[in-house]
Amino acid sequence: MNLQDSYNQAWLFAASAHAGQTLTASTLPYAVHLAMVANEVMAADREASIERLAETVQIALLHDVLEDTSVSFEQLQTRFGAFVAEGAQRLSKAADGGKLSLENYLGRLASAAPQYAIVKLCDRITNLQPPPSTWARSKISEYHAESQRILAVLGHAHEPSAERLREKIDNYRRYF
Ligand SMILES: [Mn+2]
Repeated sequence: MNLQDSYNQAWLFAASAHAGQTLTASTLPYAVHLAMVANEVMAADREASIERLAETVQIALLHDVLEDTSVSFEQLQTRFGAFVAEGAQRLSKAADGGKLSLENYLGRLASAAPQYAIVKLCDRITNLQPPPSTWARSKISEYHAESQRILAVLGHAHEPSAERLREKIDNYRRYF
């Protein structure tokens, strides 16, 4: 399947799974975030090519469905295959009813296929836009520190994305 068709298949699936959800402190559909992450992945591939790009883009589009919707791992595996389903699982902070600590979450991503780490780098690049108006200064500062951990643990997966994240982190200082 070509990139456009695999993109659209995952995009429709994700947009429907997240239907009714919005971005934080916004009226925009949550799916807007997913398209921005997929866009980052495709641009990253032009800087330094990413193996299994079509599936990596699907992981970008599906990276929050296990954490934020009722979609199951088995459903993802049946529809998109094991590589994509595992990616969505590793990118989810939910674990056995609880939530993974940041270090466990990042460690689990760092020890897997580099494509999963690349999606996380692209996710954070996307999220370092001006913070939601509802966020306190302390929350913004914590988010900045967390982004530095993501860069430190996962940056090795894709150098141009690491560089882009580094710039976004530096720029983010102005918000707190
Ligand atoms: Mn995300």
